[in-house]
Amino acid sequence: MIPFASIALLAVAAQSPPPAIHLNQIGFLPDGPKRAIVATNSDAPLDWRVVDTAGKVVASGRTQPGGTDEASGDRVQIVDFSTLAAPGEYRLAIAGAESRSFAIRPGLYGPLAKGALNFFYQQRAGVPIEARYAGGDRWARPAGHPREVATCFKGRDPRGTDWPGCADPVDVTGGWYDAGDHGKYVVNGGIAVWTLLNLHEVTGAFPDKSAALPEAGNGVSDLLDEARYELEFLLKMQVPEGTRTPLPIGHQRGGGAMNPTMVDAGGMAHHKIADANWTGLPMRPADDREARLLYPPSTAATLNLAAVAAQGARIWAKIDPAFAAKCLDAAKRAFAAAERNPEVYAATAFTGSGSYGDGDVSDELFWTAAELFATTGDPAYRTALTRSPHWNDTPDREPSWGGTATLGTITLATLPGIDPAIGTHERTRITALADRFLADRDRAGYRLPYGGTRYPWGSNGAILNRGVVLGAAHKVTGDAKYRAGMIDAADYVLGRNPINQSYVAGFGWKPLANPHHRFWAPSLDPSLPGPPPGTLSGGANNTAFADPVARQSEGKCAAQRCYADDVRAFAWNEVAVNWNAPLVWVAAYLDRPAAQ
Ligand code: 9MR
Repeated sequence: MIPFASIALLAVAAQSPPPAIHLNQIGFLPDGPKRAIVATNSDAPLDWRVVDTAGKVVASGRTQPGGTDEASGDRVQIVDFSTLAAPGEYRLAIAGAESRSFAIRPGLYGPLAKGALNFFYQQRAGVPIEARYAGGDRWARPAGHPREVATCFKGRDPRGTDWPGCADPVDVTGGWYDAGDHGKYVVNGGIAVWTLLNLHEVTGAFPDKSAALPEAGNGVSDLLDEARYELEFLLKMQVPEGTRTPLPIGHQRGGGAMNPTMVDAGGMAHHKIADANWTGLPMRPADDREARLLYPPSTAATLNLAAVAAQGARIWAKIDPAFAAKCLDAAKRAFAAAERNPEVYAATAFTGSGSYGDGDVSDELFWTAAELFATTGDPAYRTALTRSPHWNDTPDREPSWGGTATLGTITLATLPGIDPAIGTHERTRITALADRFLADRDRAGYRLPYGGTRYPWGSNGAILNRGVVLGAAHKVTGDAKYRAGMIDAADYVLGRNPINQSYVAGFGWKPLANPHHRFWAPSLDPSLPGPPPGTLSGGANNTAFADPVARQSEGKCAAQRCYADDVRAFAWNEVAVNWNAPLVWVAAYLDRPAAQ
C-alpha cells in the first residue's frame, strides 16, 4: 500500500506543469553559443535532446540547474547545445515539453540589422514615407511636419519661469521623430546618431545600396545616409552666433520660477522641438495640429551636437569635404559655447513632450572632448579629456542618453591612429567594463549581460548598449568571449526571457505587435499598420510604473515580467531612436564573420 504522503507527492508531480523553454526565436549562428533557459519547479538536472526535422536526436545532455532567479522570479536551468553546429531546423525537447522549431544557420542577423536600420527611415520627419523603401503600402504615409519653421517657447512655463521667446523663427525641418511621439530631441538624437556613425567606423556595415533608402545609389554608405538625415537636423538646432538670451544657470531645483541670467548663447543647441501639448493616440504625423515650439538651449544638447558633429567631420572628410567642414565648425563652436555655459541644465517643467533632463553634464563634456580630440588631435581637447573626472573613473553602467562618457571611450579605444597613450588607456577601460557585463551575465538566471533587479525605462536599449560595449571589447581584443556576450544580449531581446517575448517586430514567433506609437497603432485604428519589422520595444521596466497598464502591476511583477505588449503602455512598450540604434549595431556586428 502506498502511504498517503507519497500519493500526495505523486499527485503534485503529475500536476506539475512541463518546463517552459525560452530561447532566441530567430535561432543561432553555427559558430556561436547556443543556450536555452528552462523554467521548472525542479532543482534536479533534467535530460534534454535536440531533434532535427526527421525526428533524429542530434544532441543531448543534462541541464545545469541555475537556482531561483530574482530578476524573473523563475527557477531556471540552462541547456547548452553550443557544440551543435550543423545548419538546420531543430526542436529542443525536455521533460515532456518541446520548443517551437528554430534554426541554426549563418546570416541570421542580416535581416534583423536591415530591419532595425529601416526603423530610422520610417521615423523620418519632413518627408513622405514611401512604400518602396518602407516595405509596403501599409507603412507609406504623407510627410509629417514638412515645413518645420518654428519659434521659441514664449511666456510662463508651469513652474512660473518667464521665457522671452526668440527673435526669428528657425527652420528645423527634418530629422527623426524620437519615439512614439513626434518630438525631436537633440539629446536623444545625439546618442542615436553616434551609435550609427560608430557602427560605420567600427565595421563599415551597410555599404551603398545595401538598404532601402531614397539615398541608396548615391555612392555613399547607406548607414551614413541615414545618420546624416538626423545630423543635418541637429546642425539646424544650433543657436546663431551673437544670440543673447536669459537662461537658468546651475541647479535651480524646487518648485518655483527659475531665475535666468542673460548669457551669450551663440553656438549652443536648442534642447528640443516638440508639440506644445501631448497629442492623443492614434495619430498620423501629418495630422498633428499642435503648435510646434523650440525649447531653450541646454549645455547637454550643445555637447550632444558637438560630439556627433565632430564625429561627422572626420567621417565625411573625404566623402563630402564641404559638409565635413560645416560639421567641424559647428562642433568647435558648440564646444566653446558649452565651455562658456557649462551649467545650463535643461528646463524640464514644460508639458507636451519628454524632458530628457540631466543634472550632470561632465560625461557629455568627456564624450565631446574625446570626439573632438579624435578628429583634430588638438592638445586643448586632450587636456579637457584627461582633466575630466571620467578619465580615470571606473564605469560600471552601459552608455545611455544621460550617461555618455563611455561613447567617448569607445571612440578612443576603437579608432585607428589615436595617440597610443590615450588609446591604450581607453582600451583597458572598455574591456574592464565589458568584463563586468560578462560577470553580470554569469550571475543572471536568463544569462543576459545585465545584473540586478532594477530594470529601467527602455531596458532593452540598456541591454543592447551593453552589447555595443561588448562588441567594442571584441573589436579591440579579438576575444570570442565578448562576442558570445553580445549573443547573450541578443538572445534575451529575441525571446530568451521569462515571458517568451521577442521584443522585435517581425522577428520570432511572438514578436512585438502593439508598441506605444501614434502611427503603428492597429489596436486603436485597424486601418493603421503594425510596427515594421526591426522595431524594438523598450521592454521590461520596474522603475517607473508611469502608464495606466504598468500602474496595475506596480509591486506585483518580477523585473523581467513588468511588461505588456500594449499600445497604452508607454513606460513598457514605446520605441525610441536611442534603443533601436544599439539593435542595429549589435545585429550588424553579429552579421559579420566571427574572426573579424
Ligand atoms: O528614455 C527616456 C527615459 O529614460 C525616461 O525615464 C523617460 C521619462 O522621462 O523618458 C524616456 O524618453 C521618452 C521621451 O521623454 C519622449 N519620447 C519617448 C521617449 C521614450 O519613452
